[in-house]
Amino acid sequence: MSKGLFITLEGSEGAGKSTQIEVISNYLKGKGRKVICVREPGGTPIAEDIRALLKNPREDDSMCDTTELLLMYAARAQLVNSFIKPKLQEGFDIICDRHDLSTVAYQGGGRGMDMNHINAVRQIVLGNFRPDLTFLLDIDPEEGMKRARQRGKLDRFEQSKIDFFIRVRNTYIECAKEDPEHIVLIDGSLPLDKVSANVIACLEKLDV
Ligand code: T5A
Repeated sequence: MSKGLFITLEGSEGAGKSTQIEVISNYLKGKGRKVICVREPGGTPIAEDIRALLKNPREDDSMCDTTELLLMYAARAQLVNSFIKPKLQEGFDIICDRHDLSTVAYQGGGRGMDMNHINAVRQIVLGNFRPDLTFLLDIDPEEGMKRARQRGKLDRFEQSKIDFFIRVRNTYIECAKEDPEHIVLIDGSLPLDKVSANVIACLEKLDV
């Protein structure tokens, strides 16, 4: 059985990733493909427990950057090894709401952690495993946070200052410039139907 496609969605808060995942999933299913959607951090019972630790702000302790980085990779190790890799081998396409590029943007760009350390942990967790294609939905952080706020209570990341999200966005854009073959930059500020049309136009080029 042929290996499935591994597609990831990236972008800062409120960029529209969850919305576009449905568009991609419907497109691929329309082509007769088997599709599974997952999210990071999370996607398995253990990884979802780690997600709760990462997202919930708490008053009795504040998470240090190294803990955050290692928890992100612990959740990723669990999801990739116990779920994503076996499912790809079974021929499923996997669409993942965030993956390793989030760590580069948030922990590397946003938190300013040493990229050599991040690269070292990635090597342990992922080796050479990479997505086939990444959609980067780009939006002005103020605009994205407006959308996120409409959902109500803000999580630990969403409570960050706007400067943090500006660094995240800039890092994402740099990465897309460095690897245009694998990272497609999409303007997430456009009306929903335009964003979806741009995503589908890109999928059509994949010829699946
Ligand atoms: N994180 C994660 C790290 O720091 N490092 C890592 O390695 C990883 C994996 C995860 C947090 O963890 C951090 C990053 C995150 O802060 P999360 O809840 O998964 O937390 O957060 P997000 O992925 O940011 O989820 P959001 O829901 O905030 O963003 P989405 O999925 O991009 O946005 P979406 O699709 O839910 O849309 C938000 C709202 O905007 C509307 C939608 O209808 C919705 O109401 N919308 C549009 N409105 C107008 N025009 C458009 N084009 C629109 N598209 C969507």
